[in-house]
Amino acid sequence: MTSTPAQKSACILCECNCGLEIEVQGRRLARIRGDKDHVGSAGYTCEKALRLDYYQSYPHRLTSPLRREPDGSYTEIDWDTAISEIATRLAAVRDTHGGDKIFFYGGGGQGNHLGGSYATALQAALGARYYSNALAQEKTGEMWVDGKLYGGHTKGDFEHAQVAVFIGKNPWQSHGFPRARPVLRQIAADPNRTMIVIDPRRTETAELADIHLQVRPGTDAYCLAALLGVLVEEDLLDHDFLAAHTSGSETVVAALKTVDIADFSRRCGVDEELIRAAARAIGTGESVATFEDLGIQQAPHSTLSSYLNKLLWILTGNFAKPGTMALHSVLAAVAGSAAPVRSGGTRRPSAMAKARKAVTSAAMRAVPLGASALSAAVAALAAQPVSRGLADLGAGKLVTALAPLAGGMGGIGVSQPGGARRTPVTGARIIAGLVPCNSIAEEILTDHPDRFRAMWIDSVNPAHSLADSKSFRAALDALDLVVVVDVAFTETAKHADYVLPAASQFEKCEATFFNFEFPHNTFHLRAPVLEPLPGTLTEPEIYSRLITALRVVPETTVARLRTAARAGRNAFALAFFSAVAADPGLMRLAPYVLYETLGPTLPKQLRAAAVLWGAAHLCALGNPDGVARAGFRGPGLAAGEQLFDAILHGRSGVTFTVDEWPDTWNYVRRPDRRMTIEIPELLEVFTGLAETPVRTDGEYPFVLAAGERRSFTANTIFRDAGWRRRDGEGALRVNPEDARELGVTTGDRVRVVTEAGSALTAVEVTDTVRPGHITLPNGLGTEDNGRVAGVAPNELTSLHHRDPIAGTPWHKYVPARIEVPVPAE
Ligand SMILES: Nc1nc2c(c(=O)[nH]1)N[C@H]1C(S)=C(S)[C@@H](COP(=O)(O)OP(=O)(O)OC[C@H]3O[C@@H](n4cnc5c(=O)[nH]c(N)nc54)[C@H](O)[C@@H]3O)O[C@H]1N2
Ligand SMILES: Nc1nc2c(c(=O)[nH]1)N[C@H]1C(S)=C(S)[C@@H](COP(=O)(O)OP(=O)(O)OC[C@H]3O[C@@H](n4cnc5c(=O)[nH]c(N)nc54)[C@H](O)[C@@H]3O)O[C@H]1N2
Ligand code: SF4
Ligand SMILES: [Mo]
Repeated sequence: MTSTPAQKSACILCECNCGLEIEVQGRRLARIRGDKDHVGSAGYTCEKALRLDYYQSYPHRLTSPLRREPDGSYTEIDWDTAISEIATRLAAVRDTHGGDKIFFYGGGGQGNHLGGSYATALQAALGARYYSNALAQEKTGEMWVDGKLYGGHTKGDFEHAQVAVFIGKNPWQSHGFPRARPVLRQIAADPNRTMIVIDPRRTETAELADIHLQVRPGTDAYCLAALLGVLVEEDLLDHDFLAAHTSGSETVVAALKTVDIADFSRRCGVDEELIRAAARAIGTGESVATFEDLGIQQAPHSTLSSYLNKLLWILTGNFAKPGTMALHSVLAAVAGSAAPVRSGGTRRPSAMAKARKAVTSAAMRAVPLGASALSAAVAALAAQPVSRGLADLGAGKLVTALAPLAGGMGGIGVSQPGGARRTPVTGARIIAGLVPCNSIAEEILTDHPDRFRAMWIDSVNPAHSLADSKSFRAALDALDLVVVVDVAFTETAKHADYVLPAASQFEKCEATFFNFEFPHNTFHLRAPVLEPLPGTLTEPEIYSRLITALRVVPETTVARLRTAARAGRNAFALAFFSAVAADPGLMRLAPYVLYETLGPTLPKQLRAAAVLWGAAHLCALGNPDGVARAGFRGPGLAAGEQLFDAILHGRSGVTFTVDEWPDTWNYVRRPDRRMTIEIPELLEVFTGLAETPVRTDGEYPFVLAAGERRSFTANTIFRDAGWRRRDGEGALRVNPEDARELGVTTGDRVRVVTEAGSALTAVEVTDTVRPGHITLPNGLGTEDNGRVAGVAPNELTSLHHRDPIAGTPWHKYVPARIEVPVPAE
């Protein structure tokens, strides 16, 4: 069979989304290589991307909507039936219990966020208010800290950092920044650069490190506090930076002075001299960048540890210079909200500057968008003669008007300080708009009148990925209605009333909002490389059909806007904003409206990019300097139109903002641009550290890290077990000393027992783990055609092991025991 010429796409397996060139044979992704033209990855891929056909050509893809019958069996139904029945049942839940009882989970994984942005319109159509995704079991603690400190998301410049610090992060396997492996190798090879790794396991990254602080699992807060204690004791702080750019440093430094460095070193099991050496490297390095990830975010003290990590680079002034940390632009805030960027002082027409200033200050105060503000914006727009075109439209008002368009789903956002929302039943803190994952089952398995009654689940597999799968399954079964949108019949789909088959990520136009780079930030809209598998639909089409069936947008409005769109973008912009002014409720339905009206004027395969029209304008209006430096300029809406066109046509991605290092201060979301480094709630926890005994548990002598990233793990994106070249069952890693004591060797089978459950697994004896520490990979234990390979980690985790502030689970700290020999079973 002949291949098609290579088509550009991207990898869907981790947040890097490396650019790919794919040759298709029939419906197979026959040949895959890195795209050298790609704005982010420049040709790089890891080995996993080359095996993506195991995802695309999975033989058990869903090809028809399924409805569960009273006897538990599933019937194939046609799309019209599925849409009308689901719309009726969702509306019934809304009308009986209220739209806020319909809970949304997911909206995109590592490769597909575009569909999720349309899910927000379905939420609006139903009056749903509660939502979450996997970020609320990893990043919400960090987001909460970020919100308190400076109101943005930070990223390190590891390519140039003289000192690179990885805390509970194994980028060799998990990546997380562009071209991770070559960058790690370069740092390791350069005698003038230092890599510090804090990890209980001697990971592939730790093998390359100059300093490996091999902490006892779950004790990072002590290790980080000791590092900070040394910085203070040896006066390695950047006092000028603290005086010029922060508030509250006296209190923080006073607290750090109390650290008993020797005691804390003992508690975390690391030699004090090694901690001092690491602290000196950080304190004296020309440039330092740090990366924290699941090793601390899913372990005891996680939110405190995030804070202590950030203090490492703030107290040493490692910000806003090459090789250090930066806040960055966003094309669309994918959780929480985006704000206009403060001007770096570039001249621009004064009316526009004034409008921007008003909007910026409103955003700083988090003033909600009122109907009257919108009417005023549109009145101003309407006063512009159409002939003068988009270039003249009032910019500041539009930023406000377009803001809700950018509130998509599935990525990293900012937690707003103050006014924290809580969940309706248990009162758990909602951070960046996300309900803590560990609270979801508790919000359902109760008689409380405000419990969730229905759940919409898209592009995720929570019955596998959330803590304590048993309780989550029970929660799904307790709901009145569960709808799952997926490409495969997953562990979660088995508990759904309806399962809707989605086109794969290579069969539709897609993108992610994992756009976290600085000083050049990039976005990549992928075109499909294949037609949708017969029987499937894209998510934007599914959402659109459902919202049409719910009849929330008058047909006349849609018809008018379609006519305007055919007449051109100028006419469309005016008509769109007039429609929104007349009916402000339309704003939250904007993704749907854009898909139905602007969408048909776009190239057919890119119709789902319609929502990006709003995001491009918001980005251009909110951050005109950065966007202009990227080459998109012009007054009013002109820059946004150019950016949107560049996104539509840039098959290898687009650089949407170009900044200079000092510009990163413009992203600090504080009126005085100072970092607020005193966080009383965390300083209180910090002060209690010395009194908190290090955990030990007689019945469960091991600490199990349930869910480690390895060469052949990729969450649950692949269901075809054949994709794994090695470690097909994902062995339990055990230290040789422990293995000897247990009398087991590599390949033997043992039973891991935790409070929540138990599982059989093969053993791999390795001195890369500490005695007493055992690890299992993430993403295994899914069913492939009736066969399950490996252990599903969340059969072993419990709901209540979680961070008291963010509610994030301690997947890396599961008390466990090992039983051998295995009784005959
Ligand atoms: N190959 C591969 N790459 C992936 C993924 C995948 O499934 N497979 N998933 C992607 C996703 S969704 C994410 S969120 C990222 C996650 O990326 P990482 O956070 O790097 O992944 P993990 O391996 O889960 O955990 C990181 C490290 O934490 C260490 N650790 C365990 N306990 C502790 C502790 O108590 N303290 C410290 N300091 N460290 C500890 C582990 O030994 C491990 O090396 O990876 C992404 N990349
Ligand atoms: N114990 C433990 N639990 C963990 C972790 C851990 O380390 N340990 N890690 C956590 C982390 S960091 C994360 S990010 C989560 C990940 O877990 P989830 O958030 O549940 O996400 P994935 O496993 O990536 O699931 C992706 C789903 O999307 C489906 N899919 C693929 N393509 C498409 C598409 O185009 N459309 C639709 N509609 N569906 C599609 C796949 O079939 C799959 O069911 O797991 C978390 N759970
Ligand atoms: S898994 Fe991540 S690093 Fe590897 S090719 Fe895919 S996107 Fe790139
Ligand atoms: Mo993740």
